[in-house]
Amino acid sequence: MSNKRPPEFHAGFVALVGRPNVGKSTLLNQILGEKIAIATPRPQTTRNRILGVRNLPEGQLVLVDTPGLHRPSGRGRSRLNTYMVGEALAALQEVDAVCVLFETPPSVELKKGWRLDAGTSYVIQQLKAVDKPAVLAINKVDTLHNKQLLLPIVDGLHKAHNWKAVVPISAKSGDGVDKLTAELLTMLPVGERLFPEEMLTDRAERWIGSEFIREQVFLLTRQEVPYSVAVTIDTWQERPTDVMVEATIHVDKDGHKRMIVGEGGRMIREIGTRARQEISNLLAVPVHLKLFVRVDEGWTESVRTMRELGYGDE
Ligand SMILES: Nc1nc2c(ncn2[C@@H]2O[C@H](COP(=O)(O)OP(=O)(O)O)[C@@H](O)[C@H]2O)c(=O)[nH]1
Ligand SMILES: [Mg+2]
Repeated sequence: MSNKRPPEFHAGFVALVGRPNVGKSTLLNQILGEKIAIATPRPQTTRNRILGVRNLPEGQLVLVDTPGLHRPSGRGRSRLNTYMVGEALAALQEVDAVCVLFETPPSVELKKGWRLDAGTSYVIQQLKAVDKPAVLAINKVDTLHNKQLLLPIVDGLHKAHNWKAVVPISAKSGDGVDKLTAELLTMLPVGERLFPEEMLTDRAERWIGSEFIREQVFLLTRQEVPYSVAVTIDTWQERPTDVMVEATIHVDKDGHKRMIVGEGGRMIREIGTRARQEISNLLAVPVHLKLFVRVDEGWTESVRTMRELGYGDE
């Protein structure tokens, strides 16, 4: 008689949390091997929770990408901002385990000595409050030539919380990501798949499409413009050889509309061209995209309008 049993299958939810801009959405896309979440160099790009499902022989990892976790205060304390932090905190409550991301500081900072920053302390404090198993991913290690400089950070972060593991990664290149997913899987309960194997995300293609448009606004426009933008899909028509999409970019000020449209419509054309390419990559068919811009005065403060634009209770 053999006492050899197949390895146990793990399945469950893992929240990706951390300060804004540490690379949560980039990590989600890297683990899935497909772009479903938008990621830009600007903080506060992600506004809603989004699920991504990764199937492995040893289990099913259901990742929950979240908006950045920070104490909403000062200028950033709009109703939209408070909603975003609420999304991240709610995700912490609902998952089986947590993956906290921390961003490698620039080496000039590290040479001066390293101290736990207030933003990361805040994230760890929220984590302790929910008492869930957690792994720490130190992201963007590709930006550091001298990896020795990481040692005091690894040490300091180990002292700050009882992590199941601390894993240096590059969400961008994929370095260390397999080790991270293996660690995450071991924290999940033993059990059956939670979602069908062919399911990649809980979000509809048209929602991801609207995000791809918003991403281009984040990448192409300046200052506060992207923070006042929401995108709705008006038409999503699948035809025999292509998909016809009409979408509206909502802004909360007239001046922002002028910036989105740009001189002679140059900006809106550029947003359209790039977003169309991204949506077309996602769907693997040609896409026609028509964009409109509309002013919804003060929508980031209006509960009703926020809900209409997709930022409200489900
Ligand atoms: N060099 C480098 N940049 C990264 C890495 N991961 C993410 N980034 C960049 O950091 C920025 C923020 O990433 P994003 O995923 O939007 O962060 P989020 O706000 O935590 O979701 C983007 O410009 C990413 O390209 C990484 O491993 N290395
Ligand atoms: Mg994000």
